[in-house]
Amino acid sequence: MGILNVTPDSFSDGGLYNQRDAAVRRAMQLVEEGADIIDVGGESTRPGALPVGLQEELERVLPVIEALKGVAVSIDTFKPEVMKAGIAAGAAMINDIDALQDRDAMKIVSGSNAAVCLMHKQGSPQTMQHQPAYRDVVPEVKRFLQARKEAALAAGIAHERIVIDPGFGFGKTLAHNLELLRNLEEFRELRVPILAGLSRKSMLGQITGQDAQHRMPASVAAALIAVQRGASILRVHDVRATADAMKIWDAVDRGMT
Ligand code: YH5
Repeated sequence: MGILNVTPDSFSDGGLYNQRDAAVRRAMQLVEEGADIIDVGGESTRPGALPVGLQEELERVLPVIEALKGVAVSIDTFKPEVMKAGIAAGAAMINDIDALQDRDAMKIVSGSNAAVCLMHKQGSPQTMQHQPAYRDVVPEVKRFLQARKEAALAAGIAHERIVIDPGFGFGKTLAHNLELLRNLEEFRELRVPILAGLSRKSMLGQITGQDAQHRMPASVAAALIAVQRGASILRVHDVRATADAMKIWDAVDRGMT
C-alpha cells in the first residue's frame, strides 16, 4: 500500500502534490513501483496535527479518487461523509484510524462493498503522544481489534472485507511500538489480514537518530520484520525500496532457484 498524502502540510510530500494532476502522477508512480493499493489521505493524523474541515478534505481527496479509476484506492479518513463520497467515487477500502467506532461510519461501510482497515489508537491525534499508558499493550490492542472485528461482523461486514492494524505510533511509546512489532504474530489469531504502518514514523527516528526524510532504510528494515511476523499489507512511502526487500526475502526463503 503506497501512501498518497493530499495535504499541504504533509510531512513528506509537503505541498508538492497538492494539485490533482500531481497527486495522480504520484499515485501512478507508486503503482509502477509495485503498490497494489493507493492510500489517499486528505487530513494529517500525525501527532499534534490540526483537524481539517469536511469540505476541505472532500475537495482534496475526491478528484484524486475519481481520477484513479482502475487502481485499488483506500481512503485514510475517519469522517463518515468522506467515506460515503469516497466509496461513491470508486474507493475499494476505508482506512479508518477510528476503527468504525462512529455509528454512521459503520453504517456507510456495512451498506457498501468496500473493505475496511480497523486500526487501534489510544486517545486522539492531538493528544495521543502525551502520556500513552497500557497495563499490557499486546493483549489490550488485540482485545480492542477483536471487539471491533466482531462489531463489524455483527453489522454485516463479511470477514473477507476486514483488515486489522495495531496502529504503530498512535498513542504508543517506543517501548509499546517495539512490543507490538516483536509480538505481531499474536495478531494472526484474529484470522484476518494484518496491515502494518511503520514507514518513516518517529519510533524509527528514536532508534536511529534520523529525521523523517532519512528514515527509508529503517522503514524498509521494519517492513521486512513486519511481514516476517505476519503482516500482509504494508503502508509505505518508499514502495520500490520496500518491494525490493520483499524480493530478497522471497528469493532466500521461498526458493527462486
Ligand atoms: C497506520 O499506521 N498511519 S498517518 C508520523 C510520522 C510518519 C508517518 C514523522 N495512517 C497509519 O503515516 N493508517 C497513518 O513521523 C495510517 N495505519 C493505518 N491503517 C501517520 C503516518 C506518520 C506519522
